[in-house]
Amino acid sequence: MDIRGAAEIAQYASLGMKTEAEKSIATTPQGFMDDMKETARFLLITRPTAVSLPNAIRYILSRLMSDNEKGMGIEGLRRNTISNSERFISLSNAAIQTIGEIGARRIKEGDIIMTHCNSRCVISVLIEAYKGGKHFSVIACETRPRLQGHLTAKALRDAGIDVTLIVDSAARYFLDDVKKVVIGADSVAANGAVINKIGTSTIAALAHEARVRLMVAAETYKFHPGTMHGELVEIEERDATEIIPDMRGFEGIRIRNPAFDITPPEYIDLIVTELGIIPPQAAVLVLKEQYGWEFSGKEPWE
Ligand code: RI2
Repeated sequence: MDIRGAAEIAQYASLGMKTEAEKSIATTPQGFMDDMKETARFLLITRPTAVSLPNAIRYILSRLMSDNEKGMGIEGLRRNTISNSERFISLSNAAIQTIGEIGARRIKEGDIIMTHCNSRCVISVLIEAYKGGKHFSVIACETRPRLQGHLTAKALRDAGIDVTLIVDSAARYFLDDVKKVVIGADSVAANGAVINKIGTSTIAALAHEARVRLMVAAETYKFHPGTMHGELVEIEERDATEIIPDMRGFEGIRIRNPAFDITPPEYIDLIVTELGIIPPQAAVLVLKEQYGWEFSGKEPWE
């Protein structure tokens, strides 16, 4: 959890691949490929839910495999892997900036906006709107159990944005005044469902009932290719001590701590990506455009 946020996780995975490419002591192209695949498999098991992690690794490894098939020598493979890792990180940063600029157009003067957890994409949208001279305020849900809402509230305050911190269970109390809910994503499924921090789907259902619009801010590398052929997104379940740090007195009680939940597309009005704004139902088109109709599910690290 030192590295968290789906974009950050993907960027650090790229950095891990770059470091391995720099340090590999392999002497043959095949040895180098084996090193890179082993590093990929090691990075992949660190977090299961944010698809940005395998997507970043897929970006680097698929290019490496095609360079290798062309008969490139080991130093060429090393150089290209380093530059592809760096390119992924700069594309990721550029996407977050573009999403900020596109999403900011949807923020209106006087809006009250609710957000949940801590998303770089959401913060980018809000900061761009603020820099554009719009006056609005934000309600940040604290996001039990890890309280990432505190990070959001402090970042917005530091940027000069009017922000109020509330407990997650107060969301409905404030939704009557809220104009928009804006959230990030760890994964977007082919049917437009969004997987995000636990509690998001509760807020989304409440917003739907209160007729408040919900906007998702997510880069296209958070779209999950496996869901095109029915794969389910694994929901990470974390340690019970995040909820009850001292278990004394709780013996015999099962404690469950899922870190993410699934918001169905019916509760989502739009998804802001770096390519533009799409309705959730268009998620499959983004995936088909990125991975093609022939995407087989065979992964480059297998
Ligand atoms: P950015 C976070 O998960 C939150 O669920 C957040 O909404 C999402 O990643 C996207 O964040 P975690 O890694 O990529 O904190 O927009 O568990 O920063």
